[in-house]
Amino acid sequence: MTAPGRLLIIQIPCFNEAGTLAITLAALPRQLPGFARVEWLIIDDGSTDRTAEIARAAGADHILHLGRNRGLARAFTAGLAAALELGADVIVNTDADNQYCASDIPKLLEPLVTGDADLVIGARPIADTPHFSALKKALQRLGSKVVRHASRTAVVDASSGFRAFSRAAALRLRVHGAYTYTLETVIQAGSQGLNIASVPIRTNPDLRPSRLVRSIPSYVLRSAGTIMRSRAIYWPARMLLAAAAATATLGLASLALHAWLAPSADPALALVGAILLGTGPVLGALALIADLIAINRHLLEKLLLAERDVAALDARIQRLPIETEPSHSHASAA
Ligand SMILES: Nc1nc2c(ncn2[C@@H]2O[C@H](COP(=O)(O)OP(=O)(O)O)[C@@H](O)[C@H]2O)c(=O)[nH]1
Ligand SMILES: [Mg+2]
Repeated sequence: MTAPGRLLIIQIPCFNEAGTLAITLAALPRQLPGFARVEWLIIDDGSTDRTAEIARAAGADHILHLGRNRGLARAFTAGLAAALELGADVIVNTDADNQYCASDIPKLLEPLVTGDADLVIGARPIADTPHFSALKKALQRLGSKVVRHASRTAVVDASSGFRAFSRAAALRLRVHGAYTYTLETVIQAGSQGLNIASVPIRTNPDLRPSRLVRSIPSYVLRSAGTIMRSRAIYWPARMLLAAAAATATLGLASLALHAWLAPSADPALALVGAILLGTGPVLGALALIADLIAINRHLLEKLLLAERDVAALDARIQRLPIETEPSHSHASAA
């Protein structure tokens, strides 16, 4: 059960969102059962329009100015760090274009409040989203399937940005990629054994085209790169062992084919087979080294977690100005 006095922070990473931010903020809740306070944190990622001004006018409690545009993934992690520093017990992330239905935030919080999850991800009704093309729908489904496999979790909608994090989960997550945080955090959470829950949520009609998905080929390439990199970061030995097994098997198959075709077989086949067979053990040895490095990483992460728990923040965020609005009446808002 949620103890009284708990703080929920709703964070929104923004880059030039003057067109839609007021609509998004108008829909956000000011009170939620189980939380003494609900505050809004805007991460202004170097916007050149009136994003910060609109956020202030619409009642944002905190605005984190990143100065220059650092990209969504960095803005997201800076937001989590700032929310932790502000004392958040739970952090909800949503998008500035009002894509997600804010009245579904209680649904998102349910598995956290009951203690069934550390991270909850809102699953969009992708099949019923009119502005998604058939290709985009198919790719979203395929992408989530690949991420389920890569993260060993049952996440339903891996690229959804409508999420709720327990403080414990927020303290543990780190993002290395600059493009998007959605896929990497799922793979990382899976590797750390965090419980991920998926809940169905609703979306609103499109207010503007996606800025993250500018073209399908570049989105697919970037997402595939993110998944492979995250897999290499969080499960390095498995990836190398799979490559070792594949090359050794191919090598053996080439040698067997060469022996079967002899004496008319091309000698190059034997050479390729021998090279592949020899590469297998090398990759196996690399897997062992990667595993040792991963063990060190886990130890470092434990140290970092302990340090974060005490100091709450890394130095860079402390240097960034967090503009805190003078207290205003939450009771008067919706
Ligand atoms: N901080 C930051 N946020 C961004 C950037 N690009 C997009 N976003 C935010 O990421 C969220 C999702 O972006 P959007 O264009 O709606 O992509 P979609 O999720 O594909 O619909 C919104 O809140 C945007 O403001 C960026 O460069 N920096
Ligand atoms: Mg959007």
